[in-house]
Amino acid sequence: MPADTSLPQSTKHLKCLCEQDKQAQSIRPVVVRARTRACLEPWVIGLITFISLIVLAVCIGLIVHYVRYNQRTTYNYYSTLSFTSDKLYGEFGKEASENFTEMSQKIESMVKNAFHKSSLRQAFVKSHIIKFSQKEHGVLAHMLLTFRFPSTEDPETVNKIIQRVLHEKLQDAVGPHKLNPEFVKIKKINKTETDNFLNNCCGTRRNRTIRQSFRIVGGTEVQEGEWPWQASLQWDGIHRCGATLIHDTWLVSAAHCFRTYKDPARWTASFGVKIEPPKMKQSLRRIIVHEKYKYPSHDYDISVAELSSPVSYTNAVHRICLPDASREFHPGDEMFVTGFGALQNDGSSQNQLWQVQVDLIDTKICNEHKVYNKAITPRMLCAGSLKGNRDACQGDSGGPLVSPDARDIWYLAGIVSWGDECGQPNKPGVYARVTAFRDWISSKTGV
Ligand code: 4AZ
Repeated sequence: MPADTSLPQSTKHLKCLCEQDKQAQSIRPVVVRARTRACLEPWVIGLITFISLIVLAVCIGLIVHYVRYNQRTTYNYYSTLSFTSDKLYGEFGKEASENFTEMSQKIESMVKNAFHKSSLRQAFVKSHIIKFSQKEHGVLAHMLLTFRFPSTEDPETVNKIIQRVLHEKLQDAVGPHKLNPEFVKIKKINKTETDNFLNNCCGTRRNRTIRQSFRIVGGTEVQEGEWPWQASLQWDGIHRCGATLIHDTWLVSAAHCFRTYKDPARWTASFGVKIEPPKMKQSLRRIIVHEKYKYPSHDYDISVAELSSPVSYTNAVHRICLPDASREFHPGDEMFVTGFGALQNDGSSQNQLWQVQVDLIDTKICNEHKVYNKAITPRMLCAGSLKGNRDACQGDSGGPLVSPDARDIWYLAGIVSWGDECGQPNKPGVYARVTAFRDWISSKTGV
């Protein structure tokens, strides 16, 4: 072909490309269309469509199955198990005693193993012993069972499967206590009934989002139901002290809260995470201060107060467990202290409940010269941090220092009593030691 001399060299190249493009544009679709027509026979198109439809159907099926399987509903059951034990009922029948905890733990782990070895492995959530009762030939363990099943499951069928698993698997359950799998009873209960059973047990918590906080100053606010035993004690409607619900008519607090304000008629106790508006409010009928409390000493800083009428337990308001007198808490144990008190030394009380995690401190260390120089008696314990910061403060007095057991049931370990200011290094919070007063509390309240 003769070269086009009318254009510069670079433009000629461009023109050439453009012409090629035009040609390609006009030719390529024809070629492709021709090729497609030549390669895809109608039966191939049919086969491809068929396979695509099958793949689509399988995908939809898998998605539906996944969604159904993951849309699980919680099912709650009340169950009783009959068993015989070498131990006397009196040894473990008392709620929150160390033997009660030990026996409950054994049965709960037996039940957990039974379900883990069964077809209900995926569905089983937990078992929770709520009480023991005595019958002619042995003991009954009363237990709540929680499962999560796909929402399509028929509750009646589920009921039968659970009962069969308990019957079969407990037959070969190991342990010193002879469970009688023939006497397993089970009944489906709803969410309200489950909540009522749990709210009647001591030391249970519903809302348990513990976020790390290092002190009440700048720390975390408490959600409703996290610490349902906390009370605010108010004199003529003004918050003065904290207190802890241990029974539907009894509170435990500090003796020094009632040093100048003694008339029960002018005191009220409110419950819930806000002082105003409260979840519940009750006046006091009676205040009992420890006979050996003598101001200005901080020793024997404990009191109990009777409410003028019982509180009704709800998710937001219920009682804590009291530890046996023999229960030992160990240095380093993680505890929580809660209160409406000041966020810093000499600050003002809060309308909102706050929480702070503190560590139990060895009494020997707490009695060292640079700490509290022998001021800690056997009726006191120290908790906080020797580095400072994590502490209770003014207005938290009388409130709870709490600790969980292995079943996540919470116990009152201490009562906010005193300290040198708040959050200072080597000046941890000092608390009345509840185990030292366990017998005194039951002599005054029957709890
Ligand atoms: C008080 O005056 C008080 N840092 C309570 C606790 C602490 C200090 C003072 C502990 O009520």
